[in-house]
Amino acid sequence: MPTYQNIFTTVQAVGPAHMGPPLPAGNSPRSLTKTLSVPIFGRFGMAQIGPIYLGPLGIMSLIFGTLSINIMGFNMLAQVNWDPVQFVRQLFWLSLDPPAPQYGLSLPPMNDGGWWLMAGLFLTISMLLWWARMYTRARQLGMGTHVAWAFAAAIWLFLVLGFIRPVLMGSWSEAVPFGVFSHLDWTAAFSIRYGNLFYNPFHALSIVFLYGSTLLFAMHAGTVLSCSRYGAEREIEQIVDRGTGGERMALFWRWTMGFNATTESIHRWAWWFAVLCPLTGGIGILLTGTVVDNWYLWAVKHGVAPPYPAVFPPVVDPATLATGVK
Ligand code: 07D
Repeated sequence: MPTYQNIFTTVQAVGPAHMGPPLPAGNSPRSLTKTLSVPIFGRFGMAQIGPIYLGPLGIMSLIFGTLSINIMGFNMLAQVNWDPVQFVRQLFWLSLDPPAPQYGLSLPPMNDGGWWLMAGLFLTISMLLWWARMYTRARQLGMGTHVAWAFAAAIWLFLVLGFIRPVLMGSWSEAVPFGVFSHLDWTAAFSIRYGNLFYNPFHALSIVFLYGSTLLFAMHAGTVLSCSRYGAEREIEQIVDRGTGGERMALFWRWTMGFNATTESIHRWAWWFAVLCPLTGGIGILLTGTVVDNWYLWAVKHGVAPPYPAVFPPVVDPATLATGVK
């Protein structure tokens, strides 16, 4: 039995398919019970595909998600006169946009943002159903619900961007369009409109956790892999014994930076860093245009950024100018 494995040399033990533990009463039967064994998948994870648990929440989520993406797709197809070739060629530029500002929070005509509203509603329902599915599946397996709550943090940012902030601003037009380049354009325009998002401290905090997550992930993955020859990925057994990969990992960090996480706490670090990225981000977006109208001027006012030198004309908030363009 080889003692050293990586994703290219993984030893794939082939045996009867593992169906998972029996589920308590009230659960649906698992689907796709005729499992597949795909060796190429076994190189990257487990070779066994299935069974999958669908259940009512999964089915409803997939139905609403499919409806939502179909609404987006068919609107885009209509925009290129139902020409499938142009649909593919222009896909990245096509967009399903929210209603114009004059509609406020009212129900607009379908071709004036109504389809956007419906697609957004269905996408939100699909997302919330998928969240409930993750929560209940974890409970049924006797697990904690950490994954569901981390997903909830992402849903929080999604809801702030597409629902909560537009409602506070009194207009669906504030929300993000559905489209590849259009949502990127929206992001850039949003930043410029509110005086450069870099000066929004919650955007900065969100980036700290985004970059911090990748750093922690690299440190953790590198540490465990570097001791996989000692079986360090069998983390729990390794905590209690001396001389193990687990102990070496701790020593490595204590020697190089004087402090080490534990095999348990490193996952709490990772979870919090990941969750705080969209959590702080959502706070930053929620404050923008509602509490703070220009982040650069906010930063100057609070001594975070220096004002432009006096050689330039004084900076005024463009939104306060009577140009008719806001
Ligand atoms: C987006 C929300 C959850 C997603 C869910 C999934 C579907 C699937 C499928 C249709 C990720 C929904 C699923 C919709 C549908 C089909 C097929 C999570 C999301 C539940 N920024 N910026 C962030 C950086 C600048 C701007 C966060 C860096 C400029 C705006 C993050 C830089 C401008 C917003 C971040 C940089 C600008 C952000 C996102 C550098 C103009 C946000 C965190 C180096 C471009 C968002 C507070 C995240 C936010 C956000 C990073 C620059 C604008 C930390 C590194 C100055 C408007 N930026 N940014 O987890 O929270 O996203 O801001 O320049 O809204 Mg920024």
